[in-house]
Amino acid sequence: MTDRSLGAAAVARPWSHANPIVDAQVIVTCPGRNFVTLKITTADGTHGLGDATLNGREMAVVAYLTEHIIPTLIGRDAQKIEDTWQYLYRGAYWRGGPVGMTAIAAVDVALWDIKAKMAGMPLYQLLGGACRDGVTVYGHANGDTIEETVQEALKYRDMGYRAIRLQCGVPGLPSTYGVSRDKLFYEPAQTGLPVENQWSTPDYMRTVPQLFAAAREAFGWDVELLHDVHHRLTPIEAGRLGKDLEPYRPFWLEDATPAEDQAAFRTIRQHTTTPLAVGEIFSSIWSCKTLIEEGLIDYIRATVVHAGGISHLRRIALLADLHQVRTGCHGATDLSPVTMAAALHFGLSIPNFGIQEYMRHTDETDAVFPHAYGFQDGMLHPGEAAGLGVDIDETLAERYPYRRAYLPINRLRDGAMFNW
Ligand code: CS2
Ligand code: MG
Repeated sequence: MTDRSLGAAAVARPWSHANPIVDAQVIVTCPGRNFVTLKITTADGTHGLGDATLNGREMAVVAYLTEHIIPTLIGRDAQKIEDTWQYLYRGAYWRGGPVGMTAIAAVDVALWDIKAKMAGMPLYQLLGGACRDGVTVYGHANGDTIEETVQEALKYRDMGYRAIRLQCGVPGLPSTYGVSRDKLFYEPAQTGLPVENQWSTPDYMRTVPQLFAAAREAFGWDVELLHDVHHRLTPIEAGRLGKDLEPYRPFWLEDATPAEDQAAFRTIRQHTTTPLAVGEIFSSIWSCKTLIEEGLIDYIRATVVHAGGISHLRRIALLADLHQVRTGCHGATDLSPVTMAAALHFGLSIPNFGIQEYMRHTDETDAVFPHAYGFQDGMLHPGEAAGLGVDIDETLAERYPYRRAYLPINRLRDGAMFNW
């Protein structure tokens, strides 16, 4: 087809030609924890990366990609991101779910990386440009005791964080979610069979308000404070905790109750004005449509890596924006720097950005995934490199073979299985 644009100089228009996918590789590496990365390469030599890490079930996504998705990618035009997304989602017949949507997400993000590289611009520019100067993040302070947690949180404030999540041990429980030996890098998955935690809701419910009272005493009001319930309360218990925390104005109460039953959040909403965040384990817009449309939450935590990539997460953010719900994307260490980079481009470009979780990766991980983003004054910025601004050192990645690891489980004191 000849170019008939009005007097347009003969300029390179990389976006005007098909760019077939010629290769797609799944790279599994374990620099302290497992990461699964999809690398797609096109005919013009451009490559893009997508994170495909599903903590504790990594090899399921590896098989979904290598056996079922990659054979259908070779020869497809890498420029056709949306068509590829629809092809993989509808074409599976067994649509949705964490494994399939993580695999589709990896393809989607890799294709966005390629398209932005072909356009010669950082991905956020392709997504509509920046709506803000940087992406405000929150860090994780944790400790065995309230005092230790508050001391750790003061260190995060001194590092420049404007928002800090507080998680502390519960008296009488040997271990619990969110409390780790290493205070800067929290990694819950461990090799060997799942570690067993013990749980007591009454002891937990008495501890958290004391933690927030001590934190407000130490911080005053110039730092946002967050807490992750991690799916461990019933709706009415969550309403009680939300009400107990109101005097301390938490930024949010996260995963207050298991969200398979979206309607359960109506009970919480009836009892407390404490803002609610949920969604890190969601894999599609259908997991949160009721929560958003009924105004049952304030922040949606779905992520680029587990909710179908940038293409699908944009749909979720658009629906959320209609209902004054903001984003608060998950950003734990088991989401690789590829996801962190994509989350920053995404967060920079949407109007209803709320906050971005930032659990720092170790130096080992950062060496495997060199990236342009950096922390400054409580914010991250993805940088100005074309594409995502992150790459993978495949030689280094090979030095860290996969090690099967499991997330912990939780049992009540009577031995019954519970939510971790
Ligand atoms: C947590 C995560 O960061 C969070 O909000 O819920 O640490 C979560 O436990 C892990 O990502 C699970 O792999
Ligand atoms: Mg969480």
